[in-house]
Amino acid sequence: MTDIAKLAETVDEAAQSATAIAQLTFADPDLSGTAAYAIQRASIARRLGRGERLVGMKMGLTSRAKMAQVGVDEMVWGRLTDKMRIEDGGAISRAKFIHPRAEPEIAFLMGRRLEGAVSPAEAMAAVEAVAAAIEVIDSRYENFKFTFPDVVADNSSSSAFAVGPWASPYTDVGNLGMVMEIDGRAKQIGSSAAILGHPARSLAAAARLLAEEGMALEEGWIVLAGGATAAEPLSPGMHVRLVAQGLGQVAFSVGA
Ligand code: 0L1
Ligand code: MG
Repeated sequence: MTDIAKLAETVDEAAQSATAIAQLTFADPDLSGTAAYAIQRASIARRLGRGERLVGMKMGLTSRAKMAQVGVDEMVWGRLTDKMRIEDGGAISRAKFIHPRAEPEIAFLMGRRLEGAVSPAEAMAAVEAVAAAIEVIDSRYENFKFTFPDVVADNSSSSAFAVGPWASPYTDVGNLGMVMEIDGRAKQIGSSAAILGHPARSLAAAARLLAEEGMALEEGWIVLAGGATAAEPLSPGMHVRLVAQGLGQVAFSVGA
């Protein structure tokens, strides 16, 4: 039988110590998606027990580019805590991560609770603001390699995120040009349409997937819609900036 608490401790300690671990499915090839989400829940509960606060959730693998980069073709989701937030214009320390990568995203700020099966339009009606965002993903697995249950158990690789200035919820985020630069050079160029055809679809999917776990998107939460392009590896000294058409920019630096 899967020892949820033990595996949650394993992924949590890997994240805390920035030390890569073997994929959980090497030891347990039959690890189910349900057990993987239970491990995720228990590992984040450990963080909450240390004083972190749940501030939202991230959708992952919502674009073809992302699915192709990691070889998993099913949407995933993970939890965001306050400690994971990078101030816009702030810095992260490379030493606190294993093999971090950055990816361009659209963020939603929930103006009210949203639960269960909703249409993209109904989902957008619950949004208070939208913004450009960058997620830092850092798989806790060796070589950034995993299967669906592995990545789910590992909080869907989420490790940090930066959100730009909030804009009106009426901003049409359906097809915005997105340019992610590293040290002033465009490294990833895409469109928000790469996120399930429209990021609002990712938000509706988020409400549906959370309902399967008996949860809802809560008022005040931040929801990341998923990477619009493949992710870029990060090294000390880099400056990362995302410019999203109509939403402005968000940036951070990578320290030692
Ligand atoms: O879009 C995403 O945030 C994907 C997260 C899980 C897969 C990965 O580590 O890239
Ligand atoms: Mg992401």
